[in-house]
Formats: sequence, C-alpha cells, structure tokens
Amino acid sequence: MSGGTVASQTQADREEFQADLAADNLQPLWDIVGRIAARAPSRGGVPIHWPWGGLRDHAMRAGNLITAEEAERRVLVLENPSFAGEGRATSSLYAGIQLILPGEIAPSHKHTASALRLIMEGEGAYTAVDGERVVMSPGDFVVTPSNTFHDHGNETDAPVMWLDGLDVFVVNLLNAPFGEEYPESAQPISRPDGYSLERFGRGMLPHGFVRSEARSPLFWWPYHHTRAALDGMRREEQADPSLGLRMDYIDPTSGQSPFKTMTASMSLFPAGYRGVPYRAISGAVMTVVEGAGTVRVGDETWHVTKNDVFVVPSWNWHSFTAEEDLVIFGFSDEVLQRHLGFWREERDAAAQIGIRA
Ligand code: GTQ
Repeated sequence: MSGGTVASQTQADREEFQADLAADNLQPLWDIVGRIAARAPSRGGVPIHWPWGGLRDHAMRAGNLITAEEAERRVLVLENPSFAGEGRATSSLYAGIQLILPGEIAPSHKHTASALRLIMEGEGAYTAVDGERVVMSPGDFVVTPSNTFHDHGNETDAPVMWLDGLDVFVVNLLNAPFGEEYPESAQPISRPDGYSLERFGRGMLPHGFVRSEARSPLFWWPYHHTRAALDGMRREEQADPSLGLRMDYIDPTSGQSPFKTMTASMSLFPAGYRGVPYRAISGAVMTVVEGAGTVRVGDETWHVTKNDVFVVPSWNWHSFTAEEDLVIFGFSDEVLQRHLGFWREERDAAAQIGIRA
C-alpha cells in the first residue's frame, strides 16, 4: 500500500469539485485551514499610539459640531487600521474618547455590552448607574455593568473627557446585543452620590447581602484610593520586571474582575524603571494617567505622556521605561482568555539575565 497518492486529478477537477461544494454551502477544509485555524496569533491588530493633543483637539471639534443629546454619546472611536470600518481597537476591544460639555446630558440607556471609563480631564461631571450617581475626577475608574441604565451629565463649567472601554465585539461575536433607551434623558436617582463605595468599598458588606446578580455592586474606584494602593505597594514590594507595580480592579463581592470579559488595572513604573519585554495573549488598550516614559510595542517606540492612549495587540512584545514616575491604566480581555483556558504569557528570558541590553 502506498502512502496515499491520488492519481490523475487535474487542477480543473479540483476547481469543479470546489464549485460544486460551494453550491451546496460546503468548503474543503484543506483550502481554508490556514485562515480559520492559524498556528500562531496574527490578527490582533497593529500597535498604535494616539497622542493626547490630537485626541483632545478632535474631541473639542466634535463638541462644536454635535451635541451629546443628538449624538447620544459624543465619542471618537479609537479604530485600529487593521480593522478599518469596524471600530475595533483590538480584535476584541472597543475604545473611545467621550466628551461631555457643560450643561449637557448623555441620555440614559442600557445595553448588553459592559462599559468601563477612565476619567482623563475635568472634575465634577457625573455618571449615573442604576439609580446612583458618582461624581468623577481624573484617574477615577467607573464601570457600567451589562444591562444597567446609565447616563452622564456635566453640571460644571468645564469640558469633561474620559476613555471608554466596552466589550461590544464579544457581545457581537455571540450575537447577544440588546439595547433600550430610558424614557427620560436622566434616570431617577434613589440613593446618595457615591453610596455604593460606602456600602461595598470598605472591606465590609451590608449584613445579609446576597450576590444575586453576576455584576459588581461597586462601580466607582476613585483615583486617590488607587494611587495610595500603588504607593503602599511600592514601599513594600519589588516591581515585576515587566509589569511594574500593578493592581487589578476587582468586584469586592467576588474577588474577581468586575467584568467577565475585561480586566482593568493600574500600574506604577517608578522613575528610572527599565522593563523587560513581555507578551501575553490578551490584547490591551492603555492610557497614561501620570508621568512620562517610553513604550515599545512590536517594532514601534513611542514617547508617552499624560492621557496618551495606545494599543498593545495580543502577543506583541512590549516594554516600559519610566523617565519619571509613570502610572498607566490598561484594560484587556485577560479575564476572558483565562476563563476560556487560552491564557499564555512570556517574558524575554535573555533580557532578564542581562544578555540583551
Ligand atoms: O457611555 O454609554 O463609547 O453606550 C459607546 C457606547 C460609550 C456610553 C461608548 C456607549 C457609551
């Protein structure tokens, strides 16, 4: 018996066969296997950097052209050129810059997609989630769990801008999007501002609390708490050679990320830090909260300063160098990849033992 040769098949026979298959909604796997089951990740998008100056100018220009009410959300979507027209920052993550001007309300709605926000500029605008407002300051992290009504308002006299992150592409992959507008632009408020932080953000739980829904009852993590946690960590711990001093946001009632789809974290790279290259299977969107430094991602090198946004696509080597204390917020699909059993990470062992400069 020979090892399988097919005699006298011409290219024309194969093409005819393929056409017959296609007519019956069939495809030969051997022609498409490279496209549907690659041997290594290559479709996470490209590394990309948006300096804050440009983002801010474009957002303010949008502010002259459309109201928050008319736009529903006045957002500039951070689109990776690898996914032109799709509005993706990475293969799985959506990111945008949202602007809300004095006196505006971004009307209340809800949707399947979960959202996170990292406040970039402006003090004192609010977001309302599920009957409660939080008043936001730069560096604050706020979440809108899946299917909760949320609206934003700015009662101050200055523009407010933040980074939005949503898991819409995970929702869309599963064809699970539902959405609804609240009948009025602002939802009714039934609790004092920031009350969820008092109830759930102090290492205690209201007696008898039962976690009945898979969502975080805490939805505001003020920056002064985050920064104090990082400063405490810095006094007592060695920074990770690649990840610096990193703290991940959690739902205090589960000990896990507030989302099933996204991990969010704040990292401090102390002045003089020179990170070892690292890569992980999670794609990420990051923004500088404080300080300045150099970020290398794949073949790109960027000098980054406050409020710059950049994309670290899945499985791209990257490293951080801090000129001064550098604080970076990031969100990624890490928690989802871990849950699915897909997690992989690597550190550049040669760089770690000093072979490479
Ligand atoms: O603030 O609710 O960037 O629904 C995209 C969709 C923000 C929001 C976005 C949204 C929102």
